[in-house]
Amino acid sequence: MHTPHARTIRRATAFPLVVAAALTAAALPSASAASTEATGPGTDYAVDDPFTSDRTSWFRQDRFGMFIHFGAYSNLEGEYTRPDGTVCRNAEWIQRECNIPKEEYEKQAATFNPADFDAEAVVNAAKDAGMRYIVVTSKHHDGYAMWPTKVNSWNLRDHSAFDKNRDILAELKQAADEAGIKLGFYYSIWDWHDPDFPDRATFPAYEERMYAQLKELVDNYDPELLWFDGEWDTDRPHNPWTARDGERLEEYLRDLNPELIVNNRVGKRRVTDGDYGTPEQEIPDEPVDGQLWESCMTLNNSWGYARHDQNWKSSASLVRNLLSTSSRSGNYLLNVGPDARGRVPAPSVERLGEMGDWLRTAGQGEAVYGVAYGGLVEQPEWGTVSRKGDKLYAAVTQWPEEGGSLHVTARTGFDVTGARVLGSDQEVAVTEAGDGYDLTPTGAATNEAATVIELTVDPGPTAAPGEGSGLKQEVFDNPTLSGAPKLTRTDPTVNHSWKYTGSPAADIPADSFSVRWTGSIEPRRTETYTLSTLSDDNVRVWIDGEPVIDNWSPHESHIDEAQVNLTAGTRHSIKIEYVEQTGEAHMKLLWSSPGQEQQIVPRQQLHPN
Ligand code: H79
Repeated sequence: MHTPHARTIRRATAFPLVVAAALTAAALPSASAASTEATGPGTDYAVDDPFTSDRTSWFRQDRFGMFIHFGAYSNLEGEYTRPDGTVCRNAEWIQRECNIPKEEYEKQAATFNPADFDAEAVVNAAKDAGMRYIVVTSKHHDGYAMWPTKVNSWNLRDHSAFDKNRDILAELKQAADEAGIKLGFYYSIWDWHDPDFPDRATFPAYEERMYAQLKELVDNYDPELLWFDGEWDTDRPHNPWTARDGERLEEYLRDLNPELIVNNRVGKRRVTDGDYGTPEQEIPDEPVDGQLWESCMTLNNSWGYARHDQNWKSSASLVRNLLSTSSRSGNYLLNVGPDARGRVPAPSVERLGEMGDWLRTAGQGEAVYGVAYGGLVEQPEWGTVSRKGDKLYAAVTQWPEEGGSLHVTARTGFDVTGARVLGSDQEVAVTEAGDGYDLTPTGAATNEAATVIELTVDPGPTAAPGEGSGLKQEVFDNPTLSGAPKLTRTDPTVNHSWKYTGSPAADIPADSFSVRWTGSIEPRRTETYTLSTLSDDNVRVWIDGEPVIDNWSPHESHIDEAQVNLTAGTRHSIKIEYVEQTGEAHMKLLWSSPGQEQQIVPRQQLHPN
């Protein structure tokens, strides 16, 4: 269940679900209706803290998913033979990159017959890899729907040579459910096929069809996650998508199903859009500030099936990528592209199986599932370090020469009470050395990808959760914190996304308001905390009377950080001032420390005085 405290009373009612259920296929949900019902002053779009909520828990634990790129482009298998006999190569962008005329592309799609698509085999390949969720393209940029949508006939049932009684998304849903794997859908906003898409004047008609398709997907297949794409400014065709469109879409989806997890391309790919960031074909060097994240990557160089692309990554480097993401609190979404007949390429299946073998061996999966950023230590050169409770998993990719050691640099004081190599009975000597510890294994690496040293650590005391109720919040209906506050109350958490249309209360306008929070903040650990604000617009913060963050000019969503020494069980005074000028409004207060993962500062640790 989501925690409803941050939703407005209006949004916390059940009515959007009732409205959704009452809609029929004949009465398509209208984009404009969705925009007027629940938005406006008093709306707060922040549904919960994605870093800690039950809603996102599976996503934060599972860490490893399968992306599937499958669509009308798969039928060409990456090669288009032009009328003059020359061949143009691409994959899922083939229609655009090879300038295939629309009628030509439609003609080839009519022959698409993925009769060998076997949902159980696909799900088994995911399971065999140790993947715990699947995200499949329901509609890519070519606009072709992979389910029997009633919205148009540009879909796998109505425009193909495929069995009219089959529905591969339903088949995947059933197979995934049976295997205990979560299912999500990719959906491209950018649409090369719908003639109403590129023009702002006709865009609302497209948008209405998009809303209707998304409602079909949510209602008929109950996905756990939606993965948007194609939100960026581009041409051929022109993409009119705006941040305001994203605000409305996200609102619509959360009303359809409040449990949904949605990526940040639902808006304009900013840290304040959706639930999580989406680095593509890259892995960030560090944990990401302000948002959950998931790196999506290919097994070769292509998303869609491409016969010509045999540039496969090794399973060792894939395992290392998975360790890099999970040790930075991220997920790894690894792609397969089924061929024209619907078969996952054998080199993909083989590599996925090898990853699964690594994860299943000697409990090495413990270094991935349910872990987060290693925090207590600096990221080493010789591999990665992830943490789960009192265990650190040092996954070593550069095993030392005999007698050599691995240095870990401590970011805070902690004790090491045990060390062992997973899958080996060799001893590991742990000695205090300079700014941390030296780990000296006595044997060889156990495998080529990464050898895991499990350290049992004592991270020092963490106080029980506090009994706070939040900060005192004063809201002003002017942008200068002037005069008497219009509203004074206790705000459980500083976790607000008022976006374009919302505001702190029904009688506070969406622009030109300001807020002051005062009280105290009580950490559970004695450490140097990184206090982060995510603000749009102006923000400044004082701790114990000292200014620590000062970003007092208007700006778009921006993260500011301060390092502050806090003492467990001590109430440190805090003051935050914030101004919304125009456009979007966001204000969040997060913290992290070496021993404490990034999160919205929770209510229990905040006091109004
Ligand atoms: O769905 C996958 C890609 O099709 C899509 N997002 C992932 C998840 C994507 N959109 N943009 N990009 C990837 C990056 C753009 C790459 C491009 Fe190109 C370079 C577009 C044109 C040149 C890649 C190479 C696509 C066509 C040729």
